[in-house]
Amino acid sequence: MRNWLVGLMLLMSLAFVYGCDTGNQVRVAVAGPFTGTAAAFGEMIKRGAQLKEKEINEAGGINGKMLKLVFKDDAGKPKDASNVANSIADNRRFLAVVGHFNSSCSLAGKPIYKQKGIVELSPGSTNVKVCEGSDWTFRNLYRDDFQGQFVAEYVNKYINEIKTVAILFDNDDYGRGLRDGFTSAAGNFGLNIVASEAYDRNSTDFKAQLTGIKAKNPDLVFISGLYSEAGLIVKQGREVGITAQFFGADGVDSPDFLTVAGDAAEGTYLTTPFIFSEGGGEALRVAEAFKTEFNGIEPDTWAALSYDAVGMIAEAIEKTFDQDASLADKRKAIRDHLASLNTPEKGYTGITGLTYFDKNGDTVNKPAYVKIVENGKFITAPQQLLNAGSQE
Ligand code: ABU
Repeated sequence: MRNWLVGLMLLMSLAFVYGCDTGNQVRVAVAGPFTGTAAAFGEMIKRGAQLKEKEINEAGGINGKMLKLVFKDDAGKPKDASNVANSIADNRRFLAVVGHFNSSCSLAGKPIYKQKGIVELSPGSTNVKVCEGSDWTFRNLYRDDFQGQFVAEYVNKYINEIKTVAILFDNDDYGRGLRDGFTSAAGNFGLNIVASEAYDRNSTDFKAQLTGIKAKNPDLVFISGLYSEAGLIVKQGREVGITAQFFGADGVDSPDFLTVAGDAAEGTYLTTPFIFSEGGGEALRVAEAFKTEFNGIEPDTWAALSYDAVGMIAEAIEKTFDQDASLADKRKAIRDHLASLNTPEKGYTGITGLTYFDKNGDTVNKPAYVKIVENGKFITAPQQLLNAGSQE
């Protein structure tokens, strides 16, 4: 009995020392806003990741080991994200991180993941600075300098008679950064910015900003923020008598925007990194598999990007895994593999297209798409701008 106990303790010690690879599992953390006002994003990220995990494991796992995703809630708040980043990085069972979603959270995690040597691959953060200054942070979608310019170019080209624009922005890294991207491009596309108003995350009353904007009588209101506040903004905007065109960006791309805004959502445009109907056969297969797995719920953009991010990390583990390497070396090999995806030929082909990285870890040349709300649903806008100035 005593020998048995000693043996068990020895095995447990070995498991602690070698962490993730002693059992028949490899562990990857998925960090995002699973609670809070951006939880609809987190829910889709979780589901997309779970579907990829299931498919990988049903196909035999990663080099015969089962992939185990562990979901860590940052609540969309930078302070929580720092705590989550420390707890993931200090846990010897984790090989890599898919996340975070909010730019402010990816930025908060960045120095921790860099110092402790574990990859962070974001399926949602678009602020320009997210990947700057760290070899350990990557993302699989465009940046907001590209997205801001794209919005200005699209408005100029495809929406009639828009000359004046008011901006309403979330006063965080995403809202301010995208405001800057749009503002610096607007003049080049004949758009005159007549107002720029901030709001704080979790605000529910935007009447003061909207009344100020109404007085400027803009042709278009650009919302640089997330769906929960954006839904209230378009609703209250119509209530105060704003008749201008509303245009949002990828932060508005959640079915929950439609629920919050109700009828006022009708006709709103938004930009997005991915649309399933544009993704081809494999994307459509995944959309069907998602609906089967999750009781008929349709996947959104974030489910798709998280599905691909898990696939990229799984491939990196598969190609680099060395049972005998130290944890630090295993984590670094994953980083090195992602960094090596630096040309179209070496890139990862997922359902959201081809992902390859520049020297910062930013994705090169992934497009943006435009949706519009019609009859209470998002549809692909009839005009797309797929050859917009590419992000290099
Ligand atoms: N890019 C969508 C909103 C998330 C963020 O970048 O903060």
